[in-house]
Amino acid sequence: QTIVRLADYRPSDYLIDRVDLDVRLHPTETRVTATLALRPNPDGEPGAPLVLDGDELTLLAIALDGQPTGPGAIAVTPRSLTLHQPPQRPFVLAIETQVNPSANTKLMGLYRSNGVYCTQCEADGFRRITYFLDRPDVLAVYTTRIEGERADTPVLLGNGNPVAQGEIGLTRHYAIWHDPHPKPAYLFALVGGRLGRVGSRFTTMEGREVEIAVYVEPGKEGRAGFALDAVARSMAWDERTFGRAYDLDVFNVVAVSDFNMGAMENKGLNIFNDKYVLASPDTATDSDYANIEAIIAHEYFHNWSGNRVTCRDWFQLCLKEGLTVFRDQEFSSDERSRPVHRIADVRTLRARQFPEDAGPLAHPVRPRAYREINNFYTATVYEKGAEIVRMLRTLLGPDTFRRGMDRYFATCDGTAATVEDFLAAFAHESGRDLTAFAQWYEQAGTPTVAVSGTYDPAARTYALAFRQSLPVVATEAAAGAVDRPQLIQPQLIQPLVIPVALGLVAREGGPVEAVSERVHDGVFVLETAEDTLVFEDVAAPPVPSLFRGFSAPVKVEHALTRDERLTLLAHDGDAFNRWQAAQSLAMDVLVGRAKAGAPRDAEAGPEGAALSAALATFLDGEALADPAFAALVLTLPEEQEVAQTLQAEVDPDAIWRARQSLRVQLGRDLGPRLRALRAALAEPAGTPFSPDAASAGRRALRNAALDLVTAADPDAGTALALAQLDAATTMTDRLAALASVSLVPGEAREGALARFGETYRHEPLVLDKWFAVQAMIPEDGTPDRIRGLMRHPAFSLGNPNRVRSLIASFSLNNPTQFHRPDGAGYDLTVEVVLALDGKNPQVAARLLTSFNTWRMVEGGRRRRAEAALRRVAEAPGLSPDVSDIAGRSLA
Ligand code: HT7
Ligand code: ZN
Repeated sequence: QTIVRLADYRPSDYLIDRVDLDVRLHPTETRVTATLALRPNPDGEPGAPLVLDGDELTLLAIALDGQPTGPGAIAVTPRSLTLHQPPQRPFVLAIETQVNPSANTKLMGLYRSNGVYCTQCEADGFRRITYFLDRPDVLAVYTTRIEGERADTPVLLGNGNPVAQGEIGLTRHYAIWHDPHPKPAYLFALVGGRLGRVGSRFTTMEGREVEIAVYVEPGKEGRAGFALDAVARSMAWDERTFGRAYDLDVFNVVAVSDFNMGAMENKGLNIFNDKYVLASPDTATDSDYANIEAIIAHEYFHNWSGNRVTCRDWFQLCLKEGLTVFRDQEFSSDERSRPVHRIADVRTLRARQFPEDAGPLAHPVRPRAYREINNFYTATVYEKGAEIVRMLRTLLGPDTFRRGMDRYFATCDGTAATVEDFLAAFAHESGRDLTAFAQWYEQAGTPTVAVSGTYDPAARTYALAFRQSLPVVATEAAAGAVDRPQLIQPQLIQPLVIPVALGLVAREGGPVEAVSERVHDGVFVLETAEDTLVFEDVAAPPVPSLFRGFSAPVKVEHALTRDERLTLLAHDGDAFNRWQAAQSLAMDVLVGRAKAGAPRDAEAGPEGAALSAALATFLDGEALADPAFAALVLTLPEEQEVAQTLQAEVDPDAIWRARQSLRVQLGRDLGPRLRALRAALAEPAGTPFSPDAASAGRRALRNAALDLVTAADPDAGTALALAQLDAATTMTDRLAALASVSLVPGEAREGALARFGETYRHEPLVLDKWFAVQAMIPEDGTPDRIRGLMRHPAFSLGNPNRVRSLIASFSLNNPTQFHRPDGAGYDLTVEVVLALDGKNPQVAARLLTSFNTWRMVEGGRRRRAEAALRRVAEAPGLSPDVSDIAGRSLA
């Protein structure tokens, strides 16, 4: 398997200006004629052969400038088509290929989902439709003619604007779409099928009338309205916030049920996993609504950050993904609550990206080498990539940042750009040298910033000493040598430019107005390995509030006392750090109990009691004022986060027991308050459903309270949950009740699960939630339960959503069972990975990343995990996707 390296990038030897595609849809024998207007690239090698990419293609015919190619002029394999001596002037190549969409279980290229023809071309799926220069720096103007049976495919959609349609004989018809904006092949899409439509119009700030539409399975139109509205809100937000207007006459979103990821930003024709489109109060939770809004926005925002300005090569993936995640996070923060959203984003980063950065799959935000690009759509590229953009805004300030964005879009529009192009726009607007900042793209690993504060009463100064470091595990991956990991010598690690948003809080509450000329707009910039920041004129020892709003993606080592944390929880002006203070207090308890191997029903310890007392005060004071924030403050760090804190020789059972004992303690100590809160937050009968942030926040706090009440008093909690399950009018409340009941073994649980499964037997997206709840039960019987559910009529290995809900929920979100000492959790996961690999390598590889933390667990488990990974690595006929993950995990 070959390694692709950033250092080897060369421009294409040929360019394609125009592509005319004629696609005749057929379930098993779809014919594609591609007419390509090519020319030699002035930046390429003169006279080089033209090598087009292909994948599982059958070539039917080829002509050069209208003539069949002569004998020996071309060489064809299923993976490439080579024209040995292309004309050194513009020329036209017409290629006819045949593909079988019904046999396409990889869900890359042209495939069928529930009978609907659809495509997925990123990163390298277009080569599964026709032979092509399938690389992001070859931009062409596409015209697509799609032909199909009217009965099977009444709806025919392509990129760009519709230009013609018509009948062919009695049963067939066609549509022609033209996209005037040059684009790389990965943004190509078409759809053909029986689909229902909901639509509306949007007038852009430039006065363009845009028809926007969402297509779904017939009968589900009633669940598409929220997504449609989110499209219009996204368009308006991008105009307001970044001055970006939409640039075609139509914008279509199509929901399909078989999809490898969340959604795809194809030009003018976004294709979505239906999980991120379909929403009704009875089938979707509040987090589904929030995800739909965020992903609709994300894909729409790609129209500028990704489509108008695309990536030169796949090493630059963060250029579109990190930037677009940043943009969708900002959108959600503006549409909902900014602090609540920031906390949610940081929780995701810590739960997914930090472990990735600390494990064997760690890589820089801009990797330097890959074997399989599909394995690099990672939390590091997306989420850490977004944090880099956020730091840039913090460093430059919002106005300069906006000017930099404007310049980036203006100078790079219509081009395939690099991270350097992006940074150059900001360097130009700010007049700053961003070379040191660029290290964020190059070095893997989560930096640690150790901080200590010293108060000098005589001088009335307060000094904060900072020291930054990168962990050694990460420096291996930072070498970027995926074939042979090498240690980067610690002295080669460059200090990062780290914005530290900070403030000082008085012990009795209220801000301390201390001065330091090195703090601007509340931000101190740490640029060297060590530095000390001194505040003058400080009357009394303050409590520092550091990394406000999580101003940099780092781990902070800062030995605050319990009282100092309590001060921050009660008085910090920064909501994020108030939440962080509660998390740190809880984390201290959890780590202490996990290390001590605390039994499940640990007697209430004093540190736990202090947390309870602080939470009681907090709840009394403000739970009803901001229920969404209160729900987050009440939620304990996840087991995986505790494991990250412990770092080595982790015993997942000890962590679970520690967390359980604290849940019980909080539930007991706060019980009367939590019940009162539940009552106060209950919606009066007949209240119409709203998915807005305020209503969702009230539901979140009621359900966080239910969770703790049930932990402390399983019988009473189960009774409450069963009542909620019956009376609930929203899926949020129903699912939260089911999740609470699922943690209490017994007949009540089994009955509730059976009733829920029966009620929603025809709703696959709801059954996914039901699968996931059962997959996350932290009990010995869960692997067998999962094997049983794999035989459920609604389960199919062919559908990625089913695999994610039943199997990935187990492997990623059920640490005690995945890491069972007897290895049964690893065995189950490996069994599914191997069974899936022949069908859908992308999804199989992603599932295998659940082994990312295997080196952290204690010896017995570690040996079993390693053996399981070796079984995968040594299995015959592995896909490149799975073999890459297995190989790197073991390296
Ligand atoms: N740009 C897309 C990433 C993607 C993808 C989507 C669906 C199926 C396979 C895929 N491979 C890569 C989605 C996004 O980040 O917006
Ligand atoms: Zn994206």
